[in-house]
Amino acid sequence: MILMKDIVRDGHPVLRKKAEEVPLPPSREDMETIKKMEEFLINSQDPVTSERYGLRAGVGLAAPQINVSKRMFVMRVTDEKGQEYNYCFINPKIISHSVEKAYLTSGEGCLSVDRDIPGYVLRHARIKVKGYDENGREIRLRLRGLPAIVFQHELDHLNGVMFYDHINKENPFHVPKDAVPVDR
Ligand code: UDB
Ligand code: ZN
Repeated sequence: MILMKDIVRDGHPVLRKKAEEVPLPPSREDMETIKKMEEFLINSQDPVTSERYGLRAGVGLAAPQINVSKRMFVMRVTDEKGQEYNYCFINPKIISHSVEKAYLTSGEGCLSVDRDIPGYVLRHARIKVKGYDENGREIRLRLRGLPAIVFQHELDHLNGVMFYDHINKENPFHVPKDAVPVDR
């Protein structure tokens, strides 16, 4: 199973590389990597298991974070209506997005970053996405709110981008007009 020690930390060069496209259908090895990543999120969200193994409760994990430089990530998040978004994405893309921006009012963190970095991360408020699941079947979704933020945070990892790259240097808490706050 994946533990916190298996998650590479900020400063590791793999987090700054553009990850490789995954050939489809996914290989047995790639399917196993995805399974392990999904299991990490499930374990990390389970109070007993996360306590036993010292896991931070994760809502998303991208392959580069376990030192696998491939375009795949998993997300496991519930929106404000209680809808669950449990997906694995291979070769994910944003097809279109709103002009409107959104940001987590608590700011963002990262399983690969051990310190708190204050500031808002502005992201697209609404996105249409596509990608492939662990069986190589196409997924198309429209996302908003927290699931949209998680998707964009994980997609950034596949492009070597960290959440703090997006924080305004002059005023970390600057909110452009009509940006939508998202509460956790
Ligand atoms: C997380 N979790 O998993 F808005 F119920 C973070 C950590 C780094 C704090 C564990 C998180 O933000 N949980 C959360 C957020 C909510 C509501 C809620 C739980 N990640 C995943 C990560 O680092 N992936 O690479 C960081 C998130 C920050 C914004 C999206 C992903
Ligand atoms: Zn992250």
